Amino acid sequence: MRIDIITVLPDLLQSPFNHSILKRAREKNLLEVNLVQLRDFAINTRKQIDDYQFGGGAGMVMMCEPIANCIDHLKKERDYDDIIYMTPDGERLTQKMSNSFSLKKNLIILCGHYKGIDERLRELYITREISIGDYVLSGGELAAAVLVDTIGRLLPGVLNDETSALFDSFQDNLLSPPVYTRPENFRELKVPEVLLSGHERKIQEWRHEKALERTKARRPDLLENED
Ligand code: 6GU
Repeated sequence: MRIDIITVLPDLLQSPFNHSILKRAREKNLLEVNLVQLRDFAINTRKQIDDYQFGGGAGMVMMCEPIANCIDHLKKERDYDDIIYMTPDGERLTQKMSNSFSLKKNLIILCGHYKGIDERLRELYITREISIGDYVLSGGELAAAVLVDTIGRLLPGVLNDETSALFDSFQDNLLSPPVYTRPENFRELKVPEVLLSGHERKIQEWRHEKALERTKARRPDLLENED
């Protein structure tokens, strides 16, 4: 998969994809992340990408031409499955959405700033609008990093048995059960007996029961809207 991220702050996105699982995905050529500096597509020498909003009011709006020129330029090279705009008024990101994005080939992710982008860009170019939750970030970059991380780790061949996504929280609408490692006894707290028993079926049953218990206590909403 190839992901082009359009941003005015490419430096902010240097590190997130250079560690751990995402780093491995890129090294194996399963994921290519291309950072595109929006200012390179500005239409004046001041490299301006935002302007005052019509109708007045505080806050700048990201202008049509730089973003349109940037996306047109990218589209000349390849076809995109989706052009995603990261925005707090978008659809809330879920594991299910990431699962479906992980099957795509080419994505553009546009990071918003200030008051957001001119509405006409949304009409003309944007196919998906995504928020990562009900809180406000200074810009779309950290949200884009979150989206790319959730997608990248799902690409076939990225995870191995050790790190398998099959048992992740949310993958089956359940939170993960508690986990333990050595020592068996830490400050008088003992590892549950069943995990030391070697009894595979009982262990699976225990894990499922604990996952259900935890989900009921912390996120009952996950059990209500099964889809
Ligand atoms: Cl995608 N952008 C911004 N600026 N804030 C957010 C967000 C996105 N998702 C949640 N908060």
